Amino acid sequence: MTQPPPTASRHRFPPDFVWGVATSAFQIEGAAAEDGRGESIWDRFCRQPGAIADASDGLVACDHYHRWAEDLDLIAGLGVDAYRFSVSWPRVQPQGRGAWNEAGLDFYERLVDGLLARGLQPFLTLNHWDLPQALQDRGGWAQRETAQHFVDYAIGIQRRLGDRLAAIATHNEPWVMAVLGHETGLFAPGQRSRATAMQVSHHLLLSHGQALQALRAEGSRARLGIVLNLAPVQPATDSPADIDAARLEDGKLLRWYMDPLFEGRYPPDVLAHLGADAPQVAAGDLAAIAAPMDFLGLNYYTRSVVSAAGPWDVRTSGNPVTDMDWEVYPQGLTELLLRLHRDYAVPPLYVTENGGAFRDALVAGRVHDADRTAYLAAHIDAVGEALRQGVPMAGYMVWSLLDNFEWASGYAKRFGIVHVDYATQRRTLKDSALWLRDFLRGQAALRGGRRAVAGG
Ligand code: IFM
Repeated sequence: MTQPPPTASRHRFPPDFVWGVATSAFQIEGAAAEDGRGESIWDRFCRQPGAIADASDGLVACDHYHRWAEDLDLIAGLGVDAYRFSVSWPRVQPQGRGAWNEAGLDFYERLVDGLLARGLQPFLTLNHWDLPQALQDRGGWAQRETAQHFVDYAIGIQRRLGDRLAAIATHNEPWVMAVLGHETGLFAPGQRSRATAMQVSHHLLLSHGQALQALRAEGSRARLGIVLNLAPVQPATDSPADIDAARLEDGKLLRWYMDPLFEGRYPPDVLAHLGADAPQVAAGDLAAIAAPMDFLGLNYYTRSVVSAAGPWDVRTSGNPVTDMDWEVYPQGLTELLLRLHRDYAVPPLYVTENGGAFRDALVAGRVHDADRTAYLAAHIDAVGEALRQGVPMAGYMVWSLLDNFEWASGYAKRFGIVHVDYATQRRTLKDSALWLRDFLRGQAALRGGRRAVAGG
């Protein structure tokens, strides 16, 4: 039998290091047609035959819209410092511009106040992919005007909630929205054009920079940043063809976002590769995108291995793979963090998502998810190692608090440290959640009980 992972890391995390759990609105809230919420592109996409593996949708999801108080109690019981969640834009502004929906704003106000009452820091993401369908009908992120609507939305959220937020992230994973949403069509809105995808990526970055500027002008006291999905990209072999392919992939995944955000330019090799598919960039856009940030959020799940000959078979690595067929590769997280610190003038870094989908079984009220616990322990250690080597790490958040709607994979893939029985909406802490709670108690003891662990 394998040993359970230790509840104390071999690394010592600073007292102000932020531990958290993360979710997003569309994946957990449900209540899709309640209290004046507008339609989002994911509501529409879910209705396309074949778009979602199990033909499911977000109509009910984890029913978090009604069970938010119970869910906040669960979060507090884990002993984390922070909760990362997103606002559903169509819930608060059904058309994506113009009129606001008071009932939607009230929901997030209750949520934020509920977090503060439990001693938890609210980390709010403005855009976790659920664009109002009404804006998509006008062209969505491919249209420059969507950036301006996003800025107005950001200001509205700041005016209503900003005084109580610890952090605001503009976008979650712009690469995913641009490429999976507009180039491969696997995600909403399901388009298939590389030129559109690249224009979308530019408008997302532009709206990020413009929103940051507007939020600062509004006097925001929350830390402001963006969340990127990044990975170290490695060639499958040391052949020149694989090395070139990996360099280009690194350009499209990492440098396409990091270079404009931190250096005010798009990477020349990627621009050359794109040719006529490169985005239209207006004067002043790059300066706007490079607005200084208070933090950078990184979502890390696995490395990317690139072969010029075609897709690389993850099973040849010999490493375990998750239920998403993603290789478990924790050392890639240390490598990525060191690289960002070396190559860019990064602000404090948070791992804003990390976790694994594994096949869980709820038996006699328990979920023995040793593979997920091992995954989390190894990645937390990888963060500790980056910290030890001088990377300015500020926090780590588990994806996800709850099993939830895993986009095109539907509900079959479970990322939660809390099991959700979708028939009853009953929540059960998995062994990984109990491990995290014990681990955080150990951390709290090391830092002199700075924050009492709720529920324990
Ligand atoms: O569930 C998603 C999340 O919405 C964004 N980052 C990756 C997660 C797992 O696929």
